Amino acid sequence: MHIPIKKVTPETEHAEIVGWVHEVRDLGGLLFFLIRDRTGILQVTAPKKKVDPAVLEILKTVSRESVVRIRGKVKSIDKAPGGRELIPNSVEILNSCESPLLLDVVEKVPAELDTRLDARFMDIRKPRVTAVFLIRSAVIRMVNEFLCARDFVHVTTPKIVAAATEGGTELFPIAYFEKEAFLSQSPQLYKQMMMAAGFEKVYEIGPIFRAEEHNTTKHLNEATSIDVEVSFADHQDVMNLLEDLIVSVYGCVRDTCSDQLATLSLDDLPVPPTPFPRIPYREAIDIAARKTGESFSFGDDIGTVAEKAIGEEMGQHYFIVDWPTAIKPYYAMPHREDPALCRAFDLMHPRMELASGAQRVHQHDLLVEQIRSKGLVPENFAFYLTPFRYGMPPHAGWGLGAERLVMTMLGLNNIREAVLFPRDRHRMVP
Ligand code: AMO
Repeated sequence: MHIPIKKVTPETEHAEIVGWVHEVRDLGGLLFFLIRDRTGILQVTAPKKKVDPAVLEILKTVSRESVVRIRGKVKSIDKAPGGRELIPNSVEILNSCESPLLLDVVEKVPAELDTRLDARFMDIRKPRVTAVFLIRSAVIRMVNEFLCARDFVHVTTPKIVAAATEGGTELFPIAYFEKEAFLSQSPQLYKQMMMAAGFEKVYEIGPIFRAEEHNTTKHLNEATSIDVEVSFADHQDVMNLLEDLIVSVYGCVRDTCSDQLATLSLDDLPVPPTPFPRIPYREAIDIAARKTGESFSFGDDIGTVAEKAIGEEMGQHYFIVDWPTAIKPYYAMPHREDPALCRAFDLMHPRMELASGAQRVHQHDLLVEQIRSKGLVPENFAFYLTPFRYGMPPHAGWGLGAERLVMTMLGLNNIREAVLFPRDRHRMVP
């Protein structure tokens, strides 16, 4: 049976490995190969005079990126990666790879992002790209573990929906038999209905679809949202939960993904300092005005430039709280003492927004009023509104973008680097 390349150590005697031919070098009397699997790289050295002629014959013909199974004797050697090499006594080509390659997997020849995404399967073979997705996998696993340990119920909600959750625009219409339907922008309405169902704490990690026209380095048309909703909780409670989750996930990645972090040249992953500062919206726009020289009025959105300026000043994860009710969705609870402000918040990384959330309106009539005030039609939300008449507990929650979390954690320049097969303004394939 084969073992992962990482498990082949200088102390191993014999090993069988499977993987891809990363590099081939013919040094006259010696054939050198680097064999790669998702755990690492192993040097295979074949002294032409010593190895079995049948094995040598196969090795001479094998092309880069072919899939091979190799058995042999392990030798400790300082110069090789991991301090060991494999002297082959049996080689099988499981499938050969055409040349020229679609991309240079050893990254000697740089490729544009578009070229890389066109041949994404091959791009992902690059150790640095593999590392990003192994960390992403660990992040999602840790989020699951963190929420399960706190008694959250995992739910899955429909992605084919009849109504917008976040307001009118940004929807992808689809043909649903004889009706028009939409791809879900957010599990918002369903996670709130699960509060009326009595589940108390729910979470979902799933796709959200946004028909955003703009093509930026931080927007996708299909993203992954980590959504939670908690009954008998207010905005402060769920901000604390979010802060704990971020810190816990960073700590776990730092402690359990050291190989992948090293591959990404991130020898240290500092855990964000706590508590995350909580600055009111008014203070945030003051900072933006001071730093950018532009003027901001109460009710203006905080766009990319302002976000960056505020992030520079804050220098760490922080929350923006006390948002104007007018620019947050209808489900955000207004402050009792000043209804022009609401109990919504955004979690910010210095580079961008990571999450938004709120304590929700749980009173039916107020919710209807707020839906109307946004120019939406309450009748279109009947399925959502009914539970509010039959024992809806007070509740709060948030949605955290998984790609933005990974992107900011690993310092990636483009959100597309954090998705296997990104969907953006121009890309539906692969
Ligand atoms: P919001 O629309 O702010 O809130 O989305 C929550 C988080 O999801 C991520 N996100 C995106 N990531 C990449 N590309 C996009 N187009 C995109 N859109 C959103 C961001 C964002 O902060 N229902 C509320 C959440 C709630 O209140 O519980 C909502 O969807 O990281």
